[in-house]
Amino acid sequence: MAAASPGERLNVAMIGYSFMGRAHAQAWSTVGRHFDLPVQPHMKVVVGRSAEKVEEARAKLGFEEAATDWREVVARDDIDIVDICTPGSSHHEIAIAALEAGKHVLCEKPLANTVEEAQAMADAAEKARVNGVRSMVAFNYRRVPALAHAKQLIEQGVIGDIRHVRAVYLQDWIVDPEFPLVWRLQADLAGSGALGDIGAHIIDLAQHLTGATVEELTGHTHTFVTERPLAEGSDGLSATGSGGTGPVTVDDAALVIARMSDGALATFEASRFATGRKNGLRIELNGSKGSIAFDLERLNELELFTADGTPATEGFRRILVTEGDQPYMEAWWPPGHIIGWEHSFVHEVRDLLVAIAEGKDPQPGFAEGLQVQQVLDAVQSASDQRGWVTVPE
Ligand code: SOE
Repeated sequence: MAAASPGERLNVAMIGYSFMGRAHAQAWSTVGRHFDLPVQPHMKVVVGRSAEKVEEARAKLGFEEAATDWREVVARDDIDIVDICTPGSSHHEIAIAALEAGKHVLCEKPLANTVEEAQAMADAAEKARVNGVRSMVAFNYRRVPALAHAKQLIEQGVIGDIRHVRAVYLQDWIVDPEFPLVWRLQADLAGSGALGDIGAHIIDLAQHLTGATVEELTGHTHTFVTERPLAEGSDGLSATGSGGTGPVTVDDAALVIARMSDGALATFEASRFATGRKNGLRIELNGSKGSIAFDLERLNELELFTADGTPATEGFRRILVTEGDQPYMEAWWPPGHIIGWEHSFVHEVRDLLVAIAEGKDPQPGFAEGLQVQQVLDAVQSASDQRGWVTVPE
């Protein structure tokens, strides 16, 4: 597949339509209304296992067609982009088939359930790349304007050399022991629990913002509730139970202490048991000249401290990232008019479309997804061994 020609229409096939599928569909349907795009996405087909449910999703999300066989869909000549929003266990099979069929691929995070699967995906992406096929992992938080702005400030040296990265991702949707055993709590479907689902986001963010990688770490994972009611129906993060129970086979929480390649010390905490914290992603970076802090629950803001030599008046200041010259904001509203969580997905598909049109590799690609997978794997090994582990290069 060569780089797309200007104005070309690119047909999107989205596999999966639950919570993440809805977020991606919202992005595909919105992006062309706010950004000037070099190529136009068209929501061609949505794929799911149940004919009835996928048809409902099609009508609601705005796809042209609904289908139940992803293999047939990814092989179709009229599909240009395959967007994978399924549980991690099917990412590698779908992504590799799509790449081999010459389709550009956007894949939800974490890239896969194991390092071996992620490696096979990265290899397939590298092979397809030679023919102009692009692949991207959906670490959407990179595209929150405040975090993209933070990256620019860090690159400009505003906070100096990074000494500490302190990142947490805290949720509480499974605190109730009666909350059912949804797929995110089953290792054969999800790979890991809080570690891969939300820990992967803060590991990616820390590496992205600093431009460094996690080199060495120790970690601990823990499951507080080991048996739960079987799930009857689930939608996103809510579910109803049925009779009987089953084992929880993933972690509920993961803690990590790490050393990064730039010499910074990092801590990561991912938990689904942080009572009262709904979607609490916070990251703080302390540098030799200043600090930056971000809180997803106030996602239009950044806190910045720069030492200016006047201790009586210096302090953290709040920057509202809603100015037209800040990343992605030119497409939205006048200054001060805030945006939300869903916009990060709009920015993600915008960047993918631009990369496809320009014949460039979008970031993060599958190689970066593989590297994050190696960090996740190292955390689990460190926890199992109760020691320190070096992340493979
Ligand atoms: C559930 O924990 C979840 O939806 C994650 O899967 C997403 O990646 C995160 O952005 C929000 O929480």
